[in-house]
Amino acid sequence: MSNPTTPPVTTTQTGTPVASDAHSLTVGADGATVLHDRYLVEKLAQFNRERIPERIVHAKGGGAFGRFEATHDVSAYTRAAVFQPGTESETLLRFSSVAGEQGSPDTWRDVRGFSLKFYTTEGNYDIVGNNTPVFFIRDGAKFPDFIHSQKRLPGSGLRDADMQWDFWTLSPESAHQVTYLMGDRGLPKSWREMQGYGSHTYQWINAAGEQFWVKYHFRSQQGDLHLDAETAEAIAGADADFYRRDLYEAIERGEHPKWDLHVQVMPYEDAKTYRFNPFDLTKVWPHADYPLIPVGTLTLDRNPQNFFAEIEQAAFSPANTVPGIAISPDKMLMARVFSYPDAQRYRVGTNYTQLPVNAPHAASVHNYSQDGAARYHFNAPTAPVYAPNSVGGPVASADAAGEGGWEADGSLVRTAYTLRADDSDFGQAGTLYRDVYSAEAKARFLETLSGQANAITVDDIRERFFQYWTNVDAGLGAALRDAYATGVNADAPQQPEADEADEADEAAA
Ligand code: HDD
Repeated sequence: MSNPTTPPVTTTQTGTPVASDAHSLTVGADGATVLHDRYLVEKLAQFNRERIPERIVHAKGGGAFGRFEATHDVSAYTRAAVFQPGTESETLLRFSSVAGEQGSPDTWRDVRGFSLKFYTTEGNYDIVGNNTPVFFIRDGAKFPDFIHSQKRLPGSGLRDADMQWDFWTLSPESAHQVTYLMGDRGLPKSWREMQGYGSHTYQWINAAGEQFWVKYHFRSQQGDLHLDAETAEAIAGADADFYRRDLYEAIERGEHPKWDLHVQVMPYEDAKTYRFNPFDLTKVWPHADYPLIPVGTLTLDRNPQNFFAEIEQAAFSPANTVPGIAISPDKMLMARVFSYPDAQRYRVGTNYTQLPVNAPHAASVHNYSQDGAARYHFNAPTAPVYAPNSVGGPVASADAAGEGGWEADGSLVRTAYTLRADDSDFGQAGTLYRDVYSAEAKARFLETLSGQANAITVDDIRERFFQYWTNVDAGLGAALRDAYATGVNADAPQQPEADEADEADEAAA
């Protein structure tokens, strides 16, 4: 071990000492640089390859490690080891914005990613959610189009209100999430002071094989606080990394943010007759129907040692489920199960799951996967490379896998979900606006939407914008039309003061 006061000798990537970090190898002091200056070539070539493709969405983010402690007994609903009472699991949580590229300001108005990896004894489990309980669309077929409409025009490379609102007003299912986005949730005070949701409906399976449907709620112990638009805009200009810095410095100060995990549990059979489609990602389940059940507490207490290696290369995926937990017939969720590993094979590489941040930390890997670029871990030379085999190779087990499932029948079709009595695109958005937003929140919401109306340049799109918000709430639509016509920001239509509830599902009828 070298003496800490005597620095080690610089080496090449293959460990051989180098003569200089400052001078190229040249013919004479003033002569030509020679190509066989291997260290110069290695240094420049390595530099050119430091970047990997940024995430196609959620490119800007930050995160930290921590632990999850299961403090309540939910074993009646799931056999998953991670949620058995008293279990403590190492975790990694990455926060992000959706549309902004690497380097974009943290405090641009946006939904925030809330992406959680549990390193459990049964393999890694990922809950890959947002700071909102719903999403803009309900079928993954529309996801690339949705993202295209939120990012940049192909010609100018600029973001465009006409494009955004053309998509949203032609996709009425977006109304609930857009109401969240244009409200206070779109400008969290920090990543520490916002809620997290799994958003989708998932399946839990208990030790007896009984199945339940669940939704995850991570309730911040730091509160659910927000910035006003002016402050957020000023911060965006002053410090693009405001949230990233806040989280890192809080953990360095020993202020470890915590979230309490609760679940809503729906009996398996209820899903067949519930008054709206419980797998529709644009809907929340009213707490009155399925109250919150406590599970445990998540604490972030360790910053990454290397941001690129541990956060940029982190690969979260809804496909990463563990025994006793499964996906559901949510069309968005089923599309994501393909999309994330595909993106990560492209973005990080074939063997991305062998990187320490993505490999299991509390379980071991046994399978017949081999080779592929940057293969690092490999089986013993005596291990068989095929199954079935008679030489002791790993054997699959349905019992061990504890996979979920559901009945499905009917011909293959391309169509919307079967409509149910209370399925509507605007109902829960109206409830969120009328029953959850306080008078002050309504005023901020109206000011934001008025600004959006003024940014639209195409009359037809602006008219659809007013109709879209009238469908959410007639008073809201009228106030927006007036504001636009008179050129002054709308005043919130006078309504009784609403309790400062957390989210629509507590109020949704
Ligand atoms: Fe997502 C990243 C694709 C809906 C929340 N998403 C992310 C990435 C892709 C997608 C390719 C980059 C992954 C990577 O390179 O590591 N997302 C989709 C598709 C969706 C979709 C195809 C719909 C069909 N996303 C979606 C929903 C949510 C998120 C409904 C939240 C409820 N997505 C995120 C995230 C991610 C992310 C949490 C997870 C990993 C990350 O950001 O860092 O913010």
